[in-house]
Amino acid sequence: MAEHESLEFGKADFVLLDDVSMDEFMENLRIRFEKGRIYTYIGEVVVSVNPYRAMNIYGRDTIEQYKGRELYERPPHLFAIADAAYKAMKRRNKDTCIVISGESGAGKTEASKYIMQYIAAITNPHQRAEVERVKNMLLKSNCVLEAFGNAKTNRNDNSSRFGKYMDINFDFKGDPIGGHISNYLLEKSRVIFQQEGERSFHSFYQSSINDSSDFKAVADAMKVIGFTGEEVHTVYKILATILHLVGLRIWFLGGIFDSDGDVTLIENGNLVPVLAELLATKQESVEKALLYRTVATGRDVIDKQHTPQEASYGRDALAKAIYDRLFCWIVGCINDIIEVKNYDARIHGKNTVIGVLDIYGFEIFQNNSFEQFCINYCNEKLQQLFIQLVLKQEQEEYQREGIPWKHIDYFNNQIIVDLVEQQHKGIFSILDEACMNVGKVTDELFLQALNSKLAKHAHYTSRKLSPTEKCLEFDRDFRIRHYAGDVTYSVVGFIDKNKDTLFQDFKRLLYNSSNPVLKAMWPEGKLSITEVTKRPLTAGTLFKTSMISLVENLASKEPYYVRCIKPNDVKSPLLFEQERCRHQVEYLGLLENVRVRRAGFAYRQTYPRFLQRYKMISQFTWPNHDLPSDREAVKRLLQGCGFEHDVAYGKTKVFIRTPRTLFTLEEQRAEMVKRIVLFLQKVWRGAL
Ligand code: AD9
Ligand code: MG
Repeated sequence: MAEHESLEFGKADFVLLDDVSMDEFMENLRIRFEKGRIYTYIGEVVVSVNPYRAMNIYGRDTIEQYKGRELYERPPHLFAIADAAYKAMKRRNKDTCIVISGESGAGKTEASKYIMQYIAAITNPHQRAEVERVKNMLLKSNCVLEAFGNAKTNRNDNSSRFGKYMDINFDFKGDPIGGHISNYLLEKSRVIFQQEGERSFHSFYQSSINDSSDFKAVADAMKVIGFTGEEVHTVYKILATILHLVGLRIWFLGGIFDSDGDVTLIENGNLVPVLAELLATKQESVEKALLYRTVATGRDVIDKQHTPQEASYGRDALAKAIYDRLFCWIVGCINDIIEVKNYDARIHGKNTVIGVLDIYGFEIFQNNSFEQFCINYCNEKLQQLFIQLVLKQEQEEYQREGIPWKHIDYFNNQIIVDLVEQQHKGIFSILDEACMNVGKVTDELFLQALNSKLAKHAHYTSRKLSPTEKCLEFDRDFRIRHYAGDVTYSVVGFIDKNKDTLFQDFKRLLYNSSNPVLKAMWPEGKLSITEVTKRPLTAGTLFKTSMISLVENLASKEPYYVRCIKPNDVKSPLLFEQERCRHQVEYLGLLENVRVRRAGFAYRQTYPRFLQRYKMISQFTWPNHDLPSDREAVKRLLQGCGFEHDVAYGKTKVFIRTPRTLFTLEEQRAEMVKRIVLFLQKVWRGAL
């Protein structure tokens, strides 16, 4: 039980609820939110509700209060979980990770930043210059990545449009010595299209008036991280290139006599020289790459003119690819700089890691496409990991401590994960198959394949299969019953986005740029037309593979969880929308989490720590005990209080089943502390 919090703020740990019902859970969550207590525990999991206002709880003084303390010694806070992950890593020499989940706008990115700040603040007590440098880089990298990877959506003004997993490496002293960032599928289509009310990535606006202070911060951060002037300049040129490409209009002139005379043109050809200059290449090359495609027919190589559709597709694909490549290049540059260098494990001991995962949250828009499909699949994977690990950990702890375990029912979303990722039968596989069809490849055919292969799946339906369903308005729609809710996806664009073709001509164009920074971003442009044969992996398969390895990586570490909840859809600090929150509590499986935690044991503590806290309530243990072990002493103490039936004694920890027992112990302790203080006061006053 967290100390220093009175019950008027609700229960600091949901495990302490008298009755684990949805109503009680919601009531506690609401009371705490309204009283400004945005964090609550479920054992070692932090449940966080987005306050939508600046909170005065992240300052230096708060950091000091949490530093080195145990989870239950202070009111619930992100800092406590960060400290727990840090301590576990340091004490046990174990890699740990902090997984932050919740839907779009729930507060994941903010949480990840506070966690990083906390870790930076509590490490490097001796102010080693190299460690300070690394810390500074890690913090500054956030600012740059957000500028290029975040955007305003209808769910969140600063929505992460890429997934981010950051490893922080620590030396044997527990100081950060480096890091590594893995980025996952950037929503690059945003550069050419945004839904109404949304924007492209922040980077495109940070020279306009509103965003100019952000622009300065990003420019400073890039400088500190070590981007050269030339590199920064190239970055801006690339942004300008994309803006021009988006404005480029493809035009079509029909042949007078037959289609052989058809010509595809660029209507606003005045943009071509501008593009050529920005890309440091020739005008003719730009124009040719936009309007023609080099194809190898046998031994011959010919230039085939694009149809207007192909040319438009090529233009968009180029804009998206350039931005995506730019983003990956920025991540690569940051990694080069923060990478652990010269660490010799033989001298310094094991180099351990804390991973922080901040990924795009589950989202449902008016129009949901391939990107939402990937994002929501990613959230399914994380939910699956949570289910497995939270149960697994409990099980393991009981096993380790030699205590029997009882199974609790919960909704297992593995069935949805399989629906998406299973080999041959899953949606990604069906999509890949549809993309590889010989002959006609269309989104409609893909949908037909889905319908015939998944007709009986409980979590899949479509307009064809359920014609009367209101939310399946169009023939192109299919719907997945996700763990977090039903999402209707439009199949339009799935094939193109999955194939993610970028004509080789563009790669060669950029590789041949006389700007060395740009050239370095496109190494595969070096290949000549006859050398390029291999079919590249599809975007879906690449994403699936990266998610599977991400989850494996997380599962290999000791995980800590932050479960974020979005209180309302209008970004209000005052509004706690009951139904909205209840839904999130449901799908995040928080109630099951409490039940699992309680069906086992609500509270556990190592024997020495338990004694340290409660020894004053028993004559056998106060001020010290003479029993053969701390375990025996704890047994004697609890027997004396009459709690024998409610506890189990593990090898290293005592387990208490019901929170009430803990309450009573706390009350008795408070009473004894009062008496001891009174006694001491009397002694000091000389009354005794
Ligand atoms: V998304 O999946 O990337 O679209 P997130 O990352 O879950 O989403 P984010 O952290 O960006 O959400 O939070 C959204 C907004 O809520 C922030 O821009 C802040 O304005 C606000 N927020 C979130 N957490 C806090 C907080 N602890 N204190 C104050 C907060 N404001
Ligand atoms: Mg985010």
